[in-house]
Amino acid sequence: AIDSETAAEKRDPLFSRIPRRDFMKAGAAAGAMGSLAGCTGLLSDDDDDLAAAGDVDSYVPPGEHDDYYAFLSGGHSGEIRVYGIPSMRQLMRIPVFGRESARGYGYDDRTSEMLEEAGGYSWGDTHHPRVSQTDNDYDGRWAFVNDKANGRMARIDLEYFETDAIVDIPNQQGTHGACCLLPDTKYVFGVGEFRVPMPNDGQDLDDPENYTSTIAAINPETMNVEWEVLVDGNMDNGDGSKQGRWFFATGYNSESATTESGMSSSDTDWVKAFDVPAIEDAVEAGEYEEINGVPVVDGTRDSALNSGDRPIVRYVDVAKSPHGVSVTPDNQYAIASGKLDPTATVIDIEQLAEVDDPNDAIVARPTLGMGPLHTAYDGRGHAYTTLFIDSQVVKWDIEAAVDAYPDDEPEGGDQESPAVVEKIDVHYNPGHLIAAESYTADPQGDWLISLNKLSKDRFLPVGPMHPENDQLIYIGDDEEGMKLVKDTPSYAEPHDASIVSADKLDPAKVYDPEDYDEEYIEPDASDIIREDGHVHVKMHSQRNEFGFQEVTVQEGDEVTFTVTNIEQTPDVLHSLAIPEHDVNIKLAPQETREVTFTADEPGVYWMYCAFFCSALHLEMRSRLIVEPA
Ligand code: CUK
Ligand code: CUA
Repeated sequence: AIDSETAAEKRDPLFSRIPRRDFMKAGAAAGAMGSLAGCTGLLSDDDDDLAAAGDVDSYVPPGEHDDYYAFLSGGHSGEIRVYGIPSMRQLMRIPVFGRESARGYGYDDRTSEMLEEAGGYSWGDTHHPRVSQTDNDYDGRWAFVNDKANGRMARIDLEYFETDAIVDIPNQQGTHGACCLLPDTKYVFGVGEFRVPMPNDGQDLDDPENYTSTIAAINPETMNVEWEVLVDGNMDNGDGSKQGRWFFATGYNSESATTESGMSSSDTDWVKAFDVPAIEDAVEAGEYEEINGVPVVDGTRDSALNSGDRPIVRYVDVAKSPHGVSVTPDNQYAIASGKLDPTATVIDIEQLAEVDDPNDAIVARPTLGMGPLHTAYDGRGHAYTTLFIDSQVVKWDIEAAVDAYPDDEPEGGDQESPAVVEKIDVHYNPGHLIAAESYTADPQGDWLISLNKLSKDRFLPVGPMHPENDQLIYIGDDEEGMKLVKDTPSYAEPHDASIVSADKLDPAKVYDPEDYDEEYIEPDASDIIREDGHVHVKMHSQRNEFGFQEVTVQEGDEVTFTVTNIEQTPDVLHSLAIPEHDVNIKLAPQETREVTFTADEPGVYWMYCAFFCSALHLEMRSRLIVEPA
């Protein structure tokens, strides 16, 4: 997947000064030029210098573009961040569950109504950004992300890089896992983590054995929750198989406990494998209970639907408290692992459909190290698993682990599996890791990011709340091994990411007015419509003016501004900001937004544009005059 002539030649004007063989020697099959790119002037032709500095090329010179987009979750910041890979430059932030003033998100009428209808909360907790696929490859349409705090799923339109839909999932309190059922994103699954009474209406409070959690199958087009399945125990992360049949979820509380010691008392928990077509058949046949408007199918172990020939949920025993689960690119295995046991469990997906006892589908259980959490793939048969406690990434050979099983079954779990290829230290305590296009059928196999929870001493101190550390690791050279290339401080708290080749996205450079409901206001359509205490101001904006130099309203009027930025030139943004009225809408070229507020304080207010749009930006302002009633 790597173009060996690549990047460095195209990018770096100094490349031609350095003999090609030196790059190869430096282990830089990726067109590698290395760490050094920042100090190329110091390079001599000496082989040793190069080898010593020898790294891989992650340098993207000014004015050049990255090879990949990475979509990182922002945890309880409630947003998504977009990085360029391999530069690790933060390109954009996409607010999802909370208001954000730079983009006017949650300030205009449409986005504020969307947030209100999705529950009216001011924040969310994003963990798993997953990008839609068609035929097992990224199609550039949407990203989806969960809200662990309030049981929601959001959709981000990748034409505009903005959140365009949020569904408040009934019967789910904390939606943790999120993923797409492939090959064509038939559903987006939300995985319910917090077990609660069903329905959670105050009738039945202190009976934890009866609490349940569900997975929710969401239609990506309509964002409608089509059905849910309730299960024994809780759930955590999830991943869908590449060929439509299975959806896998881990869970760390098969004990149905409500305390930490209770939740970790048993030596095993489950990976639940949901047989999606069998569930669809059950829904079709009416074998569900409708709860809060959603068909809920009973997938508990002893349910009728799990007692027949084709159980709808298969409970696979895995070592206690599994956390991550991910399906290999070839759709052969689902690999799960957890914080409290040094092994990963490899489940053979084909066998799962054939065996009577789902545990017979376990085909490997390699001992990897302390605290294995999440696994990513390079498309060359390797798995990369974060070791939370060891602060390492371990690279291992999946087939070697299968071949060694069950002879490598650890006695007490202390012998490292022969499948382990290599370990690299990361700094410090990694949660997820993600490799380029690892969630597709064809990973790129060059870059991997370790999302580390702690940075400790890696950056200048900035007070007691430290940044986290997202580390870029080159995995493209199996002979030279993994190389740690870059530290990137990040704001709390990325949990997971998706890395997408740049050529698979085609973001808009200006808005297409057809894509939105708001009325496009041409300069000659500017108007002020007054009726019954409501004033509707329709105006355009452009360098360096709004459609009206002044707008006069009465104290107590409800005022709506509909404003169009009529600029055609990319990147010329305006906004409408009104002091002391909490009004702030962003207007990219050809964008129209509406905002409604009450003018309740008599006085003069300078409406201004907050984007520095031209030499006369500061002059781009008009008066809002509020006359006393
Ligand atoms: S994640 Cu949500 S607790 Cu490991 Cu997939 Cu961080
Ligand atoms: Cu328009 Cu500043």
